Amino acid sequence: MAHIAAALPFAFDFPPAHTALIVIDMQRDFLEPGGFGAALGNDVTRLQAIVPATQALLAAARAAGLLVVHTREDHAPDLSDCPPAKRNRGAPSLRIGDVGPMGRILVRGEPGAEIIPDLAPLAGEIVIDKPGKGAFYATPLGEILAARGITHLLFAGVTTEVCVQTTMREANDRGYDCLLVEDATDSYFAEFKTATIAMIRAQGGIVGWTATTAQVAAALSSAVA
Ligand code: TIU
Repeated sequence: MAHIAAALPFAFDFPPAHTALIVIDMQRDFLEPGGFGAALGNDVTRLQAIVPATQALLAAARAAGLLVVHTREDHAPDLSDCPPAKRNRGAPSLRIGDVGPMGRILVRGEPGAEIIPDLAPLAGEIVIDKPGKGAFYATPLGEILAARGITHLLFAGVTTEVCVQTTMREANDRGYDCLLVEDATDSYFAEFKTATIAMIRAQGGIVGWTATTAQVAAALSSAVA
């Protein structure tokens, strides 16, 4: 069992053999200029700051033999899995499926939909393509985790209050104990990251726990089977 005494709102215990690290949507479309995040009017450069911590978290998870899952928010080239309500919302400079500098916005197989090279999945790691904000909706993620006996989930990625929080809430309702790694997630809005971390661990951990990459790594390296 691995133990994080300083997790909030109270200590978090997790069995590494039954724990997965889920890295949400660390794609060029969200982190680089010219992609989906920028088309929505966001300053995407601030998300780059979590790349080193996310690399360290991945290294710790891989060294401990955790199941590693990467997700990508993207759509089929014919947009058959993109509800018109999602594509037509608001007034972005480019809509999902439009051609931008990294290919078609948020379309599977295009350069912008790829995970950034610094966090590229290793051979054998699971990559989930998801049409929604939550990674359980319209994907095989639930079946994959169940088949491997996963009971605990560690979360990283972007953006904290959109795809990360949605997925963490989906997971919480499905009975997983969930922990958000605070320094390996970020939002385009600093105040939304702060608020999301606070609301996750409020009310006795109503959605789950939070801790830092260093705390997770230390717990994994000193875990006893
Ligand atoms: N816009 C925004 O903050 N996020 C998303 O649209 N998707 C994810 O969070 N991945």
